[in-house]
Amino acid sequence: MSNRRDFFRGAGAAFLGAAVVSRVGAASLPEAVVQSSAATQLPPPPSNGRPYQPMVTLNGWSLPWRTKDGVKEFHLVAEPVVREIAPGMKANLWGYNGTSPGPTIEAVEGDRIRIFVTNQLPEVTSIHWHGLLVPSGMDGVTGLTQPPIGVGKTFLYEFVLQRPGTFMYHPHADEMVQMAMGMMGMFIVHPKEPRQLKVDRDFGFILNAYDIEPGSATPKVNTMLDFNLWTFNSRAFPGIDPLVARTGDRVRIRIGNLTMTNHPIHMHGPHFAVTGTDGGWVPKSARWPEVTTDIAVGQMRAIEFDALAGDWAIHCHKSHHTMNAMGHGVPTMIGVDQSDLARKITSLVPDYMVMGDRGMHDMAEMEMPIPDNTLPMMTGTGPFGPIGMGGMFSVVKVRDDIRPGDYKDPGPYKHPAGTLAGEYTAETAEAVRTPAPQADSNTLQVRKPRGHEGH
Ligand SMILES: [Cu+2]
Repeated sequence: MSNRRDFFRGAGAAFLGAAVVSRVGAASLPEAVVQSSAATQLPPPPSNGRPYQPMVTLNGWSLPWRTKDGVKEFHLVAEPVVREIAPGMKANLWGYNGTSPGPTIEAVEGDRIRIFVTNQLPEVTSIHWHGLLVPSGMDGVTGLTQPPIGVGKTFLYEFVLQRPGTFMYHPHADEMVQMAMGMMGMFIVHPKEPRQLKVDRDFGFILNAYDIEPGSATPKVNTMLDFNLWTFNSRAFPGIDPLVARTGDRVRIRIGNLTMTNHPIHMHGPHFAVTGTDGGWVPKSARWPEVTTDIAVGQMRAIEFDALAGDWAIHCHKSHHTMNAMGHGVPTMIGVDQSDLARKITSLVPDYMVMGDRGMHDMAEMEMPIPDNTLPMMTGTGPFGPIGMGGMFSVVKVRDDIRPGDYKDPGPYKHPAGTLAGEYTAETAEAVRTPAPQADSNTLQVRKPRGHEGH
């Protein structure tokens, strides 16, 4: 005990926070487990230590540890990775242990943990444990609390987990570049008493964003706000796995935001309560029902609800965040008669298509040619046709007959008789319309949408 205290108090600044592990000591490093798949890897129950119910990281995985002298030891390797954003597009990102985001670290309140961080990037890095209460020297701020982790070096972070909650980790060295490249992960501290805060299903993901030029694979790292790929755990719809539950399950979804803007996350169907914030767990008496919760930059939120059968969309409500890269920079064409322009262009480019003069839904139906390694702006197919979504969108799929521990996509929902919207055909009547306003000399004249002869 006194040794520990001396270590923290007595060591010099460079040593206090994060010590360089010598090459001699490298042989005793815990194994750095690596993943390359972007599929959701179900976390195994804890192999030792206090019991807890693991979290399912959406399109991600949890990092195994080893226990040495009662301390849980993890090994993160910061390195370039290739991440499939969705089928049809791969990105050159930076991450940890083969993936971006890096693996979720899960441990229990009161655990002492040791995290070895090896830097295989072409530049220096560090890790900040976002939201965790750690000794100042373990906080990972390059220059302020530690020197940078040099290329090829390994640093050691060690601390005791003070309180349960949803946290994150990310670099605090060349932050703008390293986070634009995908360096981040979740850090879950489970309560010491496993019955406390118990749910049937616990999901988590990080909101992140990239600016990748259509046809290229490496993010532009100097983009400030105008990102073109909005993702859950570096995946864009339809590459995001569904969140599967059984009717009546108590479901928790933990969401962290490491983009450069806020995201109002909206879930259809069952109302939820925000049960966890950056500051910890919200007492029951202080919760209120919601269908949308805004998650600001750097925040974490846990929401909980009782699952109702159905296919329920969950998405960011900024509608350009449910679009993929090709949607950005497309001019508004609603109400614009393009037929003359189309005729002229078609004489030069025979395959030219006129798009969007009646809205853009048609684009979701078209198999329009796009550059290699790019996602169509609105995509995904459901049982009733194109979904016309991209980016930050997934589906909470709740069924009566899902077994505990089963997270496989159950396919489309079978709607009970009398509960499905459809065309009304019993009688035909003149469609009810608001009369068009009468134009006078002060009214701006706008050409009305016309037929779609360009197709
Ligand atoms: Cu958003």
